[in-house]
Amino acid sequence: MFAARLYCILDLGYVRPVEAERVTAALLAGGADLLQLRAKNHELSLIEGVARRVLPLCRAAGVPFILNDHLALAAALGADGVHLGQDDGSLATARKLTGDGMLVGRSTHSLAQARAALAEGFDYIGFGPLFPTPTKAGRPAIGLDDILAMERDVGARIPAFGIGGIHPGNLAQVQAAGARRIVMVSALLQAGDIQAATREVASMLKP
Ligand code: 3NM
Repeated sequence: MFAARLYCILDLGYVRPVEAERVTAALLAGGADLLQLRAKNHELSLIEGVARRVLPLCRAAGVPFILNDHLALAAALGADGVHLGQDDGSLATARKLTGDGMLVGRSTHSLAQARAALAEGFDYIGFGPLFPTPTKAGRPAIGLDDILAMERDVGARIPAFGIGGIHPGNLAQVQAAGARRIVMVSALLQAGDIQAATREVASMLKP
């Protein structure tokens, strides 16, 4: 987890459930270090079905499987972690369901929120959106200016992933601003060759 540089998300807004295993396998083969299942506006039973199919692929690859939201399902599945937004409650509440063994991550949208997530005890954070993104439409971009301070104050202690609107064409700019770890969603899921695109991004991130 602490070496993770590239966090990939199987987002059912981009991937049909029937394609979940093929896409997950491509992300894993391309070098994803963490894999999250994200399914906004989907039935819990469908999410559970997809999770049960992709979890073994992650296990075989030695890559932690993180479920977005749905704490109880994450615990029931034996997921490696769960990811919570700002409005998804406190870490203490989450830990009652997850126990101490699961990773719990938090989305943060400002330096203050990033510092607060560290202080609360989250295992990792996302920090963004750095750029406007259709994947989280309506959330204003925070830009790149605070990355350096965030890395100094938070990223030095827990993994901190820049997120939001990052693609192969602006990744170098994000890295130059100080980010060491990133999440990339639509740019990989919409690539013609997902495995090759993931590999290219992974090679930019891993020294
Ligand atoms: N969370 P893409 S931005 C899921 O800032 C998500 O918390 C964000 O997708 C946040 O790589 C985001 O397609 C979308 O922009 C990331």
